[in-house]
Amino acid sequence: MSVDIGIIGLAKSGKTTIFNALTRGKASTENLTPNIGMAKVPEPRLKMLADVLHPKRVVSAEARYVDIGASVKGMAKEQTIGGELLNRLSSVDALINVVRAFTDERIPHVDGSLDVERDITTIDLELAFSDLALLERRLERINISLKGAKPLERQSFIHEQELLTRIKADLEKDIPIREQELSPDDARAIANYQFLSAKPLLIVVNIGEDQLAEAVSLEAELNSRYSRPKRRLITLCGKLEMELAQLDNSDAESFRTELGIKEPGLERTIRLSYELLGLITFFTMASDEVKAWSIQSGTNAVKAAGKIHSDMERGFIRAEVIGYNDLVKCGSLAEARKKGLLRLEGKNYIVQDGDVITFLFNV
Ligand SMILES: Nc1nc2c(ncn2[C@@H]2O[C@H](COP(=O)(O)OP(=O)(O)O)[C@@H](O)[C@H]2O)c(=O)[nH]1
Ligand SMILES: [Mg+2]
Repeated sequence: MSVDIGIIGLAKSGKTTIFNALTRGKASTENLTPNIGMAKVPEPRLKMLADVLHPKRVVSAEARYVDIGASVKGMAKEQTIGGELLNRLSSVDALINVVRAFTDERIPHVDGSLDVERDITTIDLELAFSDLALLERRLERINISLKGAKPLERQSFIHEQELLTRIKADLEKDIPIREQELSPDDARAIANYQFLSAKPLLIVVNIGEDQLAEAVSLEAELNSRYSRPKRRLITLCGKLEMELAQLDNSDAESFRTELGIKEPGLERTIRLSYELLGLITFFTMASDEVKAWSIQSGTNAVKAAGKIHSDMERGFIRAEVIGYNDLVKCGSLAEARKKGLLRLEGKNYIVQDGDVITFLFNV
């Protein structure tokens, strides 16, 4: 299972361009249908593990990007396309909002002028509208259900009604759900609704090549104004990143050095998305294959096993675990075993970032 990230933003903001940069894709920017692409999650530790463990194959974790191919503006109102797009977006884990900052007279801005703040707000409002519409529909249904409800059902309907009413009131005060103070129980109770404003949001400000010199300072300034809980902002030159993504690594690397870009745009984007989502990486070694996996920080060993295969979760016996740093220091699995650094952990062990795990299970 991969991490799913949806790319949204106003028309002509550079969504498809950025999609291509992230997935090393070649989707036409004329294309108005959804683009879906996979990207390997950059993980420098994999190379080191390959040197120590000598597997036949090394497999990265993957992220899936969906460029819905249309603006989300008006999505909540236009029920026809809204419904289909909404379904697609509802299931993603995080959103990227592409905001235009590049100037190009041949490509007029849909709202007439460049205005990063206005465009951020426009999309925030669209996400909130969509959630409000869903909340209203659900609250109406609860009202109807309450009429014929048995006492036990009543209790849970009333509880849900109270929770949704509170969320709606905050949303109407322009507080997106991701910034609302919800208890873990409440968050779990609404998870099924897949509210858009509850999803972590990475705002990608798409700058022009002429703005590269100020990219870092601009990003710091914009972040101080717009970063919030589960919301961050980066500047990226979409067009350039798309071109660099088509080159082989060493060529791209030397261009980046020349241009003063420290980290490839696609690496930064996924790194920050991971941070926003609270994801960590663990590794498995089995049948000559070292593999990276992404899980929510705080996941226990049995659930982590379930990420790989449901049989492993069901038949879980133990996990044999060693931290990445320990393994690399030892230089080999045999040496680590000799030093007693391989630990046996049970179901409730909380998996740590960088753990190298072999699951023992019954089938
Ligand atoms: N000059 C310049 N043009 C860009 C940049 N990013 C995207 N474009 C152009 O803007 C147009 C719209 O981009 P596209 O990715 O299709 O936007 P979308 O409608 O949001 O998918 C295309 O002609 C792109 O080539 C950029 O950083 N600089
Ligand atoms: Mg597009």
